[in-house]
Amino acid sequence: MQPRVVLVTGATAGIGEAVLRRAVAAGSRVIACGRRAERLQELATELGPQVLPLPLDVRDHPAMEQALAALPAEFASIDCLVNTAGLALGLSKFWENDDSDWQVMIETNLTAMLHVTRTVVRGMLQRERGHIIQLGSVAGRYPYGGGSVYGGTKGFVSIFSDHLRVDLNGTPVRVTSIEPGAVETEFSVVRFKGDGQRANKVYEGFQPLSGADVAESIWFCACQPAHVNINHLELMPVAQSAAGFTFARKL
Ligand code: NDP
Ligand code: 8X3
Repeated sequence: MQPRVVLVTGATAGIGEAVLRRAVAAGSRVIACGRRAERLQELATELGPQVLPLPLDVRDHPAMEQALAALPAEFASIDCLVNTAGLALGLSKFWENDDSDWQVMIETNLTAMLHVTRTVVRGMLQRERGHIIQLGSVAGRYPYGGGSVYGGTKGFVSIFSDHLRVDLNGTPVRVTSIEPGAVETEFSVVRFKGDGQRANKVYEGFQPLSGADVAESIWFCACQPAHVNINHLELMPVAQSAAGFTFARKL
């Protein structure tokens, strides 16, 4: 059971780009979505006609819906959606965070993901074939300082995936939430708003996951037999573990 046509949101970098490469190597056609049109064109030139660039901001719901309604025939029957487009902004205490950062995270990680999923799942139901793969995070399950709104969005992604499975029960459409720990991508450069030095420090002194490591797990889930649904898949670098509770001790 291998996807024939994959839509990857967030395909210009990191995990999404790695999924794009993995899917193309396996022979699937891939609709590659992201805001950086030039980068998408470079990838399409490198990887060939299996790739259809879709330069769009996922938050532009009407544009996204129009583009998905007007796909060329060979890309129209999407049977795997990988909702990768997402980001964290900032690492401050909740009340010190800029509320425009909350807004961008919620609009991208949640609202846009919901709109894309709704549009694609309707076609999957008509065709009786499909798999929705979400990018959750360990931040949706284990709290850490400064991760409140980002982690909240990823907790939503995880529990939304469970509820979506219930709504889809009785249909062949599958749902999986992939929940990685530290993956070295552009994620931290984006989180720290272009501060590459601060971003590099996040991954200093241990071997983080790569986008390709996560893409391999995603592809493993996508290629299971049709009767198998992997609900959640959590993965971390061996060097990372959940730290447990903290105590404000007055010793
Ligand atoms: P990157 O920053 O490397 O990639 C993010 C991708 O999302 C880019 O392709 C970017 O493309 C795209 N994107 C962001 N905003 C939009 C938008 N409004 N419209 C369209 N595309 C958008 O990060 P990662 O690959 O690491 O992250 C991918 C997903 O994985 C995210 O959801 C993240 O939360 C999650 N994740 C990441 C982890 C990590 O440690 N890196 C761990 C756990 C989960 P462009 O800028 O061209 O629009
Ligand atoms: C990305 C991993 O730990 O920076 O979701 O939140 S973390």
